[in-house]
Amino acid sequence: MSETPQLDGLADGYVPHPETAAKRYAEAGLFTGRALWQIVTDTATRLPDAPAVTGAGTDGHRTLTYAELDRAARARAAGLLSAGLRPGERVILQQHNSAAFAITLLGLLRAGAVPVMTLPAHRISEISHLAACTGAVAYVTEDGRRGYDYRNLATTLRERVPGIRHVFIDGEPGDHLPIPDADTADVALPESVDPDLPALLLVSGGTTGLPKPIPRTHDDYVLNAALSAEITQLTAEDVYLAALPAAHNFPLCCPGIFGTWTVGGHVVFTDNPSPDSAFDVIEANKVTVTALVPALAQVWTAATEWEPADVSSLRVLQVGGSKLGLADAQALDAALGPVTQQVFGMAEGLVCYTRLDDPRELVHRCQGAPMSEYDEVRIVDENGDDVPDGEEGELLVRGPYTIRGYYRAGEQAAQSFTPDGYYRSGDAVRRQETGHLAVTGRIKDTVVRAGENVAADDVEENLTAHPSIRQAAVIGVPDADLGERISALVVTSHDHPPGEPIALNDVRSFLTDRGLAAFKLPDEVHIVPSLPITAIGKVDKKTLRAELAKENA
Ligand code: AMP
Ligand code: DBH
Repeated sequence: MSETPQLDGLADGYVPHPETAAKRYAEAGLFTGRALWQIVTDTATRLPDAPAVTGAGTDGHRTLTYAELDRAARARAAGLLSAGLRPGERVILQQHNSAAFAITLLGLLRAGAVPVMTLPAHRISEISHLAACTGAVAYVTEDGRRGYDYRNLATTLRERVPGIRHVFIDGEPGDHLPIPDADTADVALPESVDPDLPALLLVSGGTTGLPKPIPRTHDDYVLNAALSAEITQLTAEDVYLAALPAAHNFPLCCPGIFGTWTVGGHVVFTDNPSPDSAFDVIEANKVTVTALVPALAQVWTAATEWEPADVSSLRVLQVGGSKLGLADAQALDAALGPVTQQVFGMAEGLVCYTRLDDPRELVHRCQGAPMSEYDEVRIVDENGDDVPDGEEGELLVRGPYTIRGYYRAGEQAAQSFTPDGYYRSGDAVRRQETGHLAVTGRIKDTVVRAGENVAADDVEENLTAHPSIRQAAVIGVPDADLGERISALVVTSHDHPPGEPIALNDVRSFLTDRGLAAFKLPDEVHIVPSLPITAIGKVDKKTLRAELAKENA
């Protein structure tokens, strides 16, 4: 290990790999000791004049080459250090997709600071929780030009979390300070990092409780980027569109932004993933790869019918974050050519991909196979015993790029790991003989109706096959007779006449015809204009349940 500078308590509350495991990963060549920011400095040496980032949408259309991006990041690092930031300190980063986001992120990394990767949709409750829990000293965000004024959030944050010494604003700073840049001749940047300490902290999706910080080290994140780039067959010719919020693991590193920078490709940012805007960006920049959540993939599929923009440059369209239904996967390929790649990942580590040469049938029916042969996946029953292939169980995982613990998140979060270091994903999956996994639901996402366990996902997937239903969420509602009754909240499809009801009996007989057991049939169906979504765009059942409970109180 290189000389460890004073890293401001960064290691406190961090759970590293046990020494034997770390040694094995290093000996296998998986851990390389490079700093995460070296991905960009190395590419800048090889391909200084290649385009590295372009900001589309509200960001203007500025393109930076690798040499320019590297220079801008160093100037930002120098500015941040001059302003009093110290290596190892945690900094809350919250910016929309833009070239500015890329420069600030790299500037923080280059300064040795540890960015906490929050999403634009996070608000004071999540931001103050993450700031307090990580011991963050600074908040870097932007002005109000994208609809929400983060300067107000910054003011409240300073009142609530006294540890926040600095607020820096991209754009009009208002009562705060602009993000500083400085001459690198005047400020020495740290030349090395401790590669097995956290480089950045991702934020868990938070389907239960407040989000938890996820420490990803230089070694593991460099590996995550490289393996993902290889599986997606990325080269310097590729143009990756960051359309999902860039701070999320999926667009950030699977292969996303860091994977594209690893191979010298071009990252285009947009803060508007709707097809009327994104399709033009794809055409203008000849985008070859992008990533979406299933709800957006559905909208893109439909939009190919009416959007005039030419999106034929797309080679791979990754879909992940929640389950992509079979019919939706098929429809996406039918609309755009065989571009779908399913991605089943978690910010905690493990990422599964369908491979580009997998048969399309397999791509449509499963969520992918682990990216590394060093991923140790177990699928277990409620007693913790392994289930045979083909049977459903909870996915447990450990491996070179999967965390051993959350960062400073307390006793309860420690329950997410087994004594021998596996992360308990909470996902219910089945393994096929090929090693591919099919996600069947969340282990706790069940309705207990009249003593029978009904998996919400099973009913939801069958519901969305109904021609009038585009999206569905199934929730258990407390019921005097049944214990819980099955409530289906549905968003109607484009073909369904607006305002027209959907009859419960019609839905029940449709599901019965599809072979669904009688005890799984919904007891009620409600049409809703939309389902609440999380910061990245997954259906937010926590909020749905709370809303339903309020209505039924
Ligand atoms: P996060 O906490 O945001 O990292 O979310 C990770 C979780 O998202 C996983 O544990 C799964 O529950 C879910 N997820 C991600 N990708 C998929 C997918 N392709 N299919 C089903 N669920 C997914
Ligand atoms: O949902 C996720 O967190 C996710 C999905 C796809 C993820 O972290 C990833 C790929 O890396």
